Amino acid sequence: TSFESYSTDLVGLSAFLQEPFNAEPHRSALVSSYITPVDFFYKRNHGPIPKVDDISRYSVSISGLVNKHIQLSMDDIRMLPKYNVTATLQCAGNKRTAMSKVRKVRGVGWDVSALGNATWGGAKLSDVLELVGIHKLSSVTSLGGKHVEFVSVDRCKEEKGGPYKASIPLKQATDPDADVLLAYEMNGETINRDHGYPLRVVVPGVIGARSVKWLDSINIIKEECQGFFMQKDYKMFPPTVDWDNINWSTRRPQMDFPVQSAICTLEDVDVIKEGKARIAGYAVSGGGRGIERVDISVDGGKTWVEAHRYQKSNVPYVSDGAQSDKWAWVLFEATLDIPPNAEIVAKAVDSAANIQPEKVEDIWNLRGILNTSWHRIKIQNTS
Ligand code: MTE
Ligand code: MO
Repeated sequence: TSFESYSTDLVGLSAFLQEPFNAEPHRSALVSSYITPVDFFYKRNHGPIPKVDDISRYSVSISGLVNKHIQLSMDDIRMLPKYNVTATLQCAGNKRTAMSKVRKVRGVGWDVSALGNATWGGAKLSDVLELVGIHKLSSVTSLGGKHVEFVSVDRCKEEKGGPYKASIPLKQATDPDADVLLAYEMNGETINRDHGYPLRVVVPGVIGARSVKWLDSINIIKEECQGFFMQKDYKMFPPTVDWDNINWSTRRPQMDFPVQSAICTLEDVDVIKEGKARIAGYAVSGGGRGIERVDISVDGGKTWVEAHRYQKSNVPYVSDGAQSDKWAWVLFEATLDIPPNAEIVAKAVDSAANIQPEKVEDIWNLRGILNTSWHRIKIQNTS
């Protein structure tokens, strides 16, 4: 295995060209298709991108609190039933730039495009774990294992040169309906190096940080993973906590993503003609909760109209309907009269009736994660 800073073609992405390689597409690219093309899918890395050269020598080990320890080759994994799951992956830091305007936060300065919606192809983790004798829907193994840890082949400074890692509860890992995948395909093609070639974890409905790329090993462990990104990062703190009074052990690692939305056809700087404008964007929630509704306002939130929602092209989206992709975003659209000096706002409601918070101030946190506040766009009209 060797390492490189990045491998992708940068056309269409705004990249932060320092190490490690992070990039997001322009927001307008996100709403041009329900499935995000790989080239327009954000890239988030904590270290150089590994290059697994010899696929015949690649294997994933499964060990820890199980009676049987095994090594799986790519052929072994491809032999298991293959599933295609359409799921939105979103970085916990998406929309961080807007949060940092309230008060300085630490982290990559993302606009609204640190997410993408892909069809991931691979084996279900619940099937893989049966190979070491762990049954479906287990919450503890006979040796006391309760969490499933994913360890990567990459190296990052936060782990003092060790690999990136994360864990999920065994109960979720062994639940076939949780759709946790070991994915070797993205949008029907072999997953590329930026996104985890040859094999990555995809944990639908959960912040991107738990979907470990370049999987090297799976450990069945008693307590959740003690890695940096589980214990010293990706936790949600209240606005009163800052770097001088933080106590990481008081909070749990963030897992599910809350309800989120953004307008992608307009930007703060836009000068548009008075009259009708098309307002389109995405809305998505975590935990398999679908989107119930997206409300749009052109007067800063005084009055609202409901937007049209869809998943596959132009098929109206029905929450909880048989045709909906429960891990995936919905795209929304409304064509509205835009008054002078409009403030256009989007807010989404998920199937559990969770509503995005109105003000970013109320959810400010020092790491700038989970900015799910109403998305606001100030338009400077020509008239
Ligand atoms: N896996 C490894 N091995 N190394 C990483 O740096 N970053 C995580 C996650 N998995 C990361 C990783 C984070 S924070 C996110 S948001 C997603 O990968 C990004 O996935 P993508 O680059 O495929 O979009
Ligand atoms: Mo992330």
